[in-house]
Amino acid sequence: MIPIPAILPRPAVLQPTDAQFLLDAKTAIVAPKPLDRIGRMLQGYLKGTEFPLPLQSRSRKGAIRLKIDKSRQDLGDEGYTLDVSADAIEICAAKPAGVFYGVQTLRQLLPASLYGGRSAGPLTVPGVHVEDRPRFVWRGAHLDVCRHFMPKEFLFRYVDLLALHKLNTFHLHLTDDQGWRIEIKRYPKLTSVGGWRKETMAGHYREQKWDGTPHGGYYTQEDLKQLVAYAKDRFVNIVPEIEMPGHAQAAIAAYPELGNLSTPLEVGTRWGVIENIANVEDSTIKFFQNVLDETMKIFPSKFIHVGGDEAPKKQWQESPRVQARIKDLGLKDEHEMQSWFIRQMDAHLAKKGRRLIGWDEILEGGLAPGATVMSWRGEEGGIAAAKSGHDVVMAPNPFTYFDFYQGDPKTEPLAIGGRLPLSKAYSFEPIPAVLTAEEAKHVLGAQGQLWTEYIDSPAKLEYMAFPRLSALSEVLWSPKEGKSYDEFLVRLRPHLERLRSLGVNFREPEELRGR
Ligand code: TNX
Repeated sequence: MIPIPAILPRPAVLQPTDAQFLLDAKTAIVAPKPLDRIGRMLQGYLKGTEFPLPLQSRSRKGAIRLKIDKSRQDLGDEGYTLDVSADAIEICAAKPAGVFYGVQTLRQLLPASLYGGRSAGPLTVPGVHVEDRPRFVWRGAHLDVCRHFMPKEFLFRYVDLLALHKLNTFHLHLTDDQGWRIEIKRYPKLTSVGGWRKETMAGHYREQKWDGTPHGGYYTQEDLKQLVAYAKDRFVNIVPEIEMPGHAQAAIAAYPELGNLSTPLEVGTRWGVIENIANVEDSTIKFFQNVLDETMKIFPSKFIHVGGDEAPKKQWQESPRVQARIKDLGLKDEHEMQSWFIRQMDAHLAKKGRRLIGWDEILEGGLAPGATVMSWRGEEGGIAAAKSGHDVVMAPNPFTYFDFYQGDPKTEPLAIGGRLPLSKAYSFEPIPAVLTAEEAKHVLGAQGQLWTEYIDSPAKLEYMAFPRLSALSEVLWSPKEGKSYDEFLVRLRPHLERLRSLGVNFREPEELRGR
């Protein structure tokens, strides 16, 4: 029996052969000009071999060859073939993204220690024929950098971790009640005031205790541009999120004219759903549109996220100005008011050739014409949106909220609540069963959420993310047919060695302990 290499996410077709390729001092990487960057990235991945692995643009024997083959449109934008034989390794795709994913698969045929940059002597690469393409186009990971600020260097590392799992979408939640994390040149107080809070909740929310320690930080536009470029090289699109009209207390603290109250607010220090939401003045609409304009200059992403979740309507009900606005605009209630607010953003983004995406509350009071819905309160929002012809990204909390406990709360580090073990993350099916095949085409994919109320460091974030994100990557990439948790676990064990070699603080799943 030829052993089956542990590729994760599982490829659509994987046929081991009895050939072997010897990677040694005579091996070269051959890549035509347009694949130069990917070739150099592969050199970087292989630097632990201590072989020179020169990058050449012309084909030769004994080489790792990267190729674009325009006749293979059947592979789609991200698919590839990988063939390892005795005299060559060939990765072929219709588009560069496919070549990049072929390279990620090739890395997984090599010793795990190479991820950490170490491996001595010649390497034998097992013979395979792989033919592979993803099931979904939106394979995402969300990260909240507001509740706890994460150092910029960590975001780069995280992009690498996403890319090795063939995830292609990084949703950066940049603004919230407890912190504003993106520099906006027109409104400097968003970060100088909104970027800092005086303290943070200590322990769980139910204890109602605070730590007395200031917390904050933000990314400059230059930081974010560097991150976008780094991610682009790794075929990861960064979707920025600017929250409105709720989860905006940090912005209101910086610019009180955005709020509904006459008393000033400070940057939030309490988790949960907060009543302090933005008002609906023309100047406020303009303010957020201006913020979006600067955001779009940094992020080329087609999709721009405007939040829209958890905006309690109490202050709008009590505000004579908001009530007058509802009447003037001929709206029925506060939900239609929010829908009007979001529509102003939808029209603004559409004018600039972008598409609005928001949490499923944007359905309430009527969905903006161009909107895509991110369905987090279960599947319902996604179903409603898909049925009305809108695109959907699934993010249902029971399956994709990686801030939930992954084991017994008595022995796990503090988390928000819930229970989402690895097996459940793996069992997730992104397409709701009630959708017809036609409606299901609106499901672009799904993503894992990392809200950071109780995640205060990169190490804890890695603990919460992995290996649940590894499981989700397979849900999103691999064909539905052939899905098996037991078989996944067999591949997960060697995969965790790769993460270990990278120094990732993953959680050891119960199923693999002592195995
Ligand atoms: C709900 S999910 C929120 C976040 C919290 C999260 C905690 C969503 C759109 N809003 O503000 O951080 O629950 O799990």
